[in-house]
Amino acid sequence: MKKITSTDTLRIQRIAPGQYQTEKFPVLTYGPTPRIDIKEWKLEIFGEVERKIVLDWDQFMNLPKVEVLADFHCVTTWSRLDNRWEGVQFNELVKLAGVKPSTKFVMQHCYGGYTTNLPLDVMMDEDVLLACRHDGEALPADHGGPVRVIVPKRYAWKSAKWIRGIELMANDREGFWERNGYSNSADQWNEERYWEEK
Ligand SMILES: Nc1nc2c(c(=O)[nH]1)N[C@H]1C(S)=C(S)[C@@H](COP(=O)(O)O)O[C@H]1N2
Ligand SMILES: [Mo]
Repeated sequence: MKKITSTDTLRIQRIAPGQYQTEKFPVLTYGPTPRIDIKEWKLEIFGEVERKIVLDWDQFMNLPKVEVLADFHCVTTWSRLDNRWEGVQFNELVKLAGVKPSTKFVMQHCYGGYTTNLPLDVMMDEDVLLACRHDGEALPADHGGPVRVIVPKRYAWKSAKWIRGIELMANDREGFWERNGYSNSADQWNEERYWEEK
């Protein structure tokens, strides 16, 4: 399996400003944890694509996997270092659908209704993946299993749990927390936490 190290983990100061390191892995969810039966699970890639695709669990699991070593920074100030995520790279996944040149933004859609948005160039980074395993174990439901998105270079609310849809978009739209006071850009190195600090 291809191994990727997020370049953020190579920084001399790995804890982003205003964050503290925790060895624990807190659960942060708005609302209840959706329970998704693997037999019912589907992942849809749609919007500004050459062809909309829908993958079931077996099709997703048959895609080539990578392991990404990355740190995880929650806006509530905890950071968990050295996570080993296993899954499918975002940039490989969207190739299956064919990204139209008009695509500039991505909306992540979740089981349970949560959404979050980012520019396409941020999502195309080699350390962005749809993860089904964490530190050698199947991803637990409360951490977003069966599959979640991981975007190491942005605050963790940009890493959608229970991913169900990837929407490629020509124009930007705000996701759940972005509409409710969080920064649109969410760069932890620049402390882009909330609207007023943009
Ligand atoms: N679907 C969904 N994804 C989500 C959230 C959520 O409430 N629902 N919370 C976000 C926030 S604020 C954080 S910090 C991380 C937390 O991931 P964890 O619970 O695995 O630590 O998930 C993000 N992804
Ligand atoms: Mo968070």
